[in-house]
Amino acid sequence: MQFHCGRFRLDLDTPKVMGIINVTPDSFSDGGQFNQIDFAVAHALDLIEQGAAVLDIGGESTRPNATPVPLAEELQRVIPVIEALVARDIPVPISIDTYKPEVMRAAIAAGASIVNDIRGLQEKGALEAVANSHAGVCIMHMQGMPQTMQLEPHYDDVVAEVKQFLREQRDACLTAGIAQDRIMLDPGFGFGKTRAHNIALAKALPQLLDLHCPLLVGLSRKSVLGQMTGNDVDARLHASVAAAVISAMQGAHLLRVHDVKATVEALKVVAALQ
Ligand code: 9MG
Repeated sequence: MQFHCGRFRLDLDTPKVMGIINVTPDSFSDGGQFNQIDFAVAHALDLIEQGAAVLDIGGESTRPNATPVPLAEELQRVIPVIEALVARDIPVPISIDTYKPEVMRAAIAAGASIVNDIRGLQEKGALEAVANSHAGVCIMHMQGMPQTMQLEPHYDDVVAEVKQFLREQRDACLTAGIAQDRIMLDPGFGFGKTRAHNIALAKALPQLLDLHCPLLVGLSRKSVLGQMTGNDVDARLHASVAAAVISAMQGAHLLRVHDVKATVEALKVVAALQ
């Protein structure tokens, strides 16, 4: 399956890795702004070396209970990083992790090729921001918002409801003129979902392939893996690689991960044995 985004074409016939770059004060060094940009750029170049096929850059934490970041602050965090990477003519597409249309537009103008939206383009103006560009998009499902989403997630049928949301947002993209080969879908593991919901969705990944778009899966270091292993977030490497391998074997095309090298190697084995 091919995915078109900006000047890039991703061949997703074998599963690929999206490396995570969080440009938030707690992610890098002492939190100083210049330091933060330099660290993010160095981290990005390192992830490309390790085999990342896409870089996902975000300036607002999406963890449960995370505090929202003002627009100006988010722009100040991510745009200089995108500009610095574009200036280096990196060989992989840059994805902007945001739900704010203003950030989408500025990031695309700076050279980002994919919009990764945890709100699935529901914010006013978000659909147009992507439609008026050549960027690809990842539509993710979330119930609620990060501040409250894990309080009491409820579904009558989690797989049917997530699939219906993804179908509706895919169709809204098509109607707005975003071609099918620019759309990626993501069930949004951990976003307003209990352990049982996450497991049901993981088992149902093949059903989401009916929507005829590449599937992105993000389970890396997530708390559901902590619930399964009893490990803290900094000791979830093995569980994360296992989750990526199983997701790929279930049909996922792009794995959003922190641990790029380990996941790339594991996915090479998946590709060779399938
Ligand atoms: C930003 N972000 C955090 N987790 C994510 C996930 O699982 N999928 C996508 N698309 N983005 C995510």
